[in-house]
Amino acid sequence: SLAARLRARSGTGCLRGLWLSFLGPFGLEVVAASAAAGRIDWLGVDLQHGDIEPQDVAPLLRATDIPVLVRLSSHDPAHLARMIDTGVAGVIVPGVESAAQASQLVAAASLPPLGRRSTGLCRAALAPTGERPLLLAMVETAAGLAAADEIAEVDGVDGIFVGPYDLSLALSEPSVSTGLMLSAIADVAAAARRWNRAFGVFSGNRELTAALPPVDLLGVATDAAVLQVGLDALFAESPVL
Ligand code: 3PY
Ligand code: MG
Repeated sequence: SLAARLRARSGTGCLRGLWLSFLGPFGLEVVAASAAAGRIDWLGVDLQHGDIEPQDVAPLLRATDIPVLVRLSSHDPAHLARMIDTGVAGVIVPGVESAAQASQLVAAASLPPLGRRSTGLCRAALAPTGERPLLLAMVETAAGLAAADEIAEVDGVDGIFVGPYDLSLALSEPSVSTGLMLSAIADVAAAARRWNRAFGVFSGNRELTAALPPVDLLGVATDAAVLQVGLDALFAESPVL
C-alpha cells in the first residue's frame, strides 16, 4: 500500500501523483487504459479547489486501483473523518501553520486512545486493512514555513506536503522556482527528514520539478493541465486542407 511504502521509505524513491480537479469515474477508467497508468503511484483528489465534491470520492475509489489521497477543503474534523471513512489512503490538509493545528488534525484523524475520531459503519469498515490513513500536513504559508519543524515533530503527522503556489504568493515571489522558493522548499524538506516524515510537493511545473531536492511524493500535474497539454499538442497546427 501507499502508506506502507511511505512509512518504510528506504529505497521508495519518488512516488508520482496525478492531481484531480474534475475527472469522474469514467475519467479514471480512461487513465487506467492509458500507457501511463502503471507509472502513476497515487491520485490527489482535490476538494479545496476544482469541481470535485466530497460525495464524489467513493465513486472515484470504486473506479481505480491507484491509491487515493484526498486534499481536504478545511481543517474541519468532521470533514476529515468523513473522508477517512470513505477508505482513502490518506488526507492532505491545506494550510497547516503550527504544531497545535497539527495535533488537532492528528486527534481528528486517529481513533481513541490516540485521538477522537469516531468509528461507525462506513465504506472503510467494509474491508478493514488495519492501516492508519496517512496524514500529510501542507506547508504553504509564511507561518507554516516558520513552523515546519514543529509541525513535522508532531506524532501522527506522516508527512509534510509543500504547496508552492500559495507559498510563492505568501512570500511575494514571482514564480514557484525562484532561489528563495527553492531554499524555502529545501528547509521544509530538511524538517521532514529530521523527523523521518515523508516529504511531498505539488509541482505541476517542469522547472520546479527539476530543481527539487529528493521528494517522496511528487504531484506531477493536474488532470486539467494534462488535457490542455494534449489539446495544445494535437491542435498545434491547422489542418492542411
Ligand atoms: C499550492 O501550491 O498552493 C497547492 O496547494 C498545490 O496543490
Ligand atoms: Mg495551496
